[in-house]
Amino acid sequence: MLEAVEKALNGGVKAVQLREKDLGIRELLALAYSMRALTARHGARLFINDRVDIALSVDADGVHLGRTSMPVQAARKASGERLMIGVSTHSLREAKQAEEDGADFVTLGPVYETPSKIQYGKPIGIELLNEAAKNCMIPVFGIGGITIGRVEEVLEQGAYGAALISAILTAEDIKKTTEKFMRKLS
Ligand code: 3NM
Repeated sequence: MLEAVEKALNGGVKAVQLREKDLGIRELLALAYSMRALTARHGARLFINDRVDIALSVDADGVHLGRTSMPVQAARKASGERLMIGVSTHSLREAKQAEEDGADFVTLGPVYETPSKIQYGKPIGIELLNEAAKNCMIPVFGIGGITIGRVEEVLEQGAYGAALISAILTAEDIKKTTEKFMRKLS
């Protein structure tokens, strides 16, 4: 995984989220330290999924909270101003709630069908992304099924950026594919 992430970083990726739900705490911490060193070398941000303690321990830039994570207010209390707080949202109401709770940004999705659709539910569609981007003051990142052919459409809705997994990690040439994304995103 570190090798794949390094290729994406060489392609210009600006932020990486470490999302490993099946590792024990020590293994996760070790991986988080490696990710921190790697992202720092490339001037990229590191976000840790769910675990405020790990994010603080490795000096990550932020934590990303999901439905089963601690609430934003608790994460803020624990981290003060040391961490940015992102929240996974799946509706306009959830996005607005996260903003009200003090999140720094939200991801909203799945925008399109994604290989992991069973886990994330039905696609919400670009109209909802558009509505959320209009209604939220904080950045809204589209997530779910985003491909090189769709990233412009995502930005046209007012999304601040795009978060994605398979379009980069399953690419034959991760660095080149990331570069293509970055050209469209910047
Ligand atoms: N969160 P891909 S969709 C991790 O809707 C994740 O909150 C989602 O992977 C959400 O880019 C998703 O391969 C999967 O579709 C993103």
